[in-house]
Amino acid sequence: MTVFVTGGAGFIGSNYIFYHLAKHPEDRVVCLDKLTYAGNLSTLAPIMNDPRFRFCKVDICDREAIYGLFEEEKPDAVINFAAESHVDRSIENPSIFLETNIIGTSVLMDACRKYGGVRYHQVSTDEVYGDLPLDRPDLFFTEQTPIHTSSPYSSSKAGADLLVMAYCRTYGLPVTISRCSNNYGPYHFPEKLIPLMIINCLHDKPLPVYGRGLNIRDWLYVEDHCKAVDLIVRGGRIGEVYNVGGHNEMRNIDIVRLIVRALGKSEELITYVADRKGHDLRYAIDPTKIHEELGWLPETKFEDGIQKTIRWYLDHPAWWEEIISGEYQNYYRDMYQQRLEDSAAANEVKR
Ligand code: NAD
Ligand code: TDX
Repeated sequence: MTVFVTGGAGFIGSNYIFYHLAKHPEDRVVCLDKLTYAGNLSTLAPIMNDPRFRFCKVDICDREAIYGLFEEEKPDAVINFAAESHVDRSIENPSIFLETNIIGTSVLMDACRKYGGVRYHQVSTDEVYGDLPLDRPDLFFTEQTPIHTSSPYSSSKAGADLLVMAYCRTYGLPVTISRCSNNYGPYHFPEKLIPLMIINCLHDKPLPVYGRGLNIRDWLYVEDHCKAVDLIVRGGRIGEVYNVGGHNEMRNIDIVRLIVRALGKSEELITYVADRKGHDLRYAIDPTKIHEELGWLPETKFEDGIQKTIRWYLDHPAWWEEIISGEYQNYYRDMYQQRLEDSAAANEVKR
């Protein structure tokens, strides 16, 4: 079959394409990606000449271009990874999140309706459920947990999820949705916690921990997420949501300390800075449904996955050096300089 993978030049989408081509050698994969700041063509270089693969630089909001590609390629399935994905950026500038994450999703589904017979999968996030309190470790997100978002990012993803369900009910579009917890692994853009801390550590730069670092995230190795998406596309029930997560909750500060230790650096690099606005406290997924219906279980233990990930960043400096030498520097200054200066000033007063 021919599968459209949107956002395939980003972190999870690229990992998904590698997984898909290896697992289903008979399939053709077409990657649709706008190549925003987060898209990186060099990631896909190893498969650019693979006859089973085609890359198309296209904005999922560009209706004409998307319809044209559907006409040309006649996809059997669309897996939508394309999104603006960074919470901090959504707090600074929500509008592009609404464009790509909501309008883009509707354009893709309109194309599926227009050309007919196309299976649609929406890659969503656990953030649509909002957060859980830190003092209730017995609570988890299930597929029945109400949508209750905190950031413009998560609200845009929730808006898209509602549209996906509406297209299923109203037009009979064969859809599924996956809601996964935090991913980590190779090709993770350095604005996100784990790669940012690895790269700053390697440069002996301050490690900016928001608040007291006590917020909890539920980490999943990216390949386990890719396997879950593939299982859902092939065997998931139409119109259903599947939560994806591996019961691996960690406090941010513990992740940062682990990276510091693994790289043989000093904990003095850890710098507590002003908290993220509206910062979600804890995410924790209950993956019972995908386990019972599709037999999915995470295969990579966090202790192994994080070491593999750190090793990957050590072995691939060219990949991330190119990113952090460009526009990223302006982003980093805007996002962190004031926070770091305020933190240094507060420490000075304490002394
Ligand atoms: P990413 O930011 O690394 O990659 C996003 C990709 O989408 C980039 O290649 C970018 O160029 C492309 N893109 C952005 N806007 C586009 C547009 N208008 N048209 C076409 N392409 C566009 O994101 P990621 O971390 O790989 O996340 C992928 C998906 O998984 C997102 O939908 C995200 O909400 C979801 N998700 C991410 C995580 C996580 O931990 N990273 C967890 C759960 C769900
Ligand atoms: O510099 C930092 N310091 C810090 O303390 C950064 C970048 C993050 N943090 C904290 C904020 C979060 O509590 O670390 C935690 C993880 O932050 P991010 O890597 O930005 O991820 P998060 O906000 O949890 O969202 C991620 O998981 C769900 C993805 O970016 C989303 O796309 C996905 O939907």
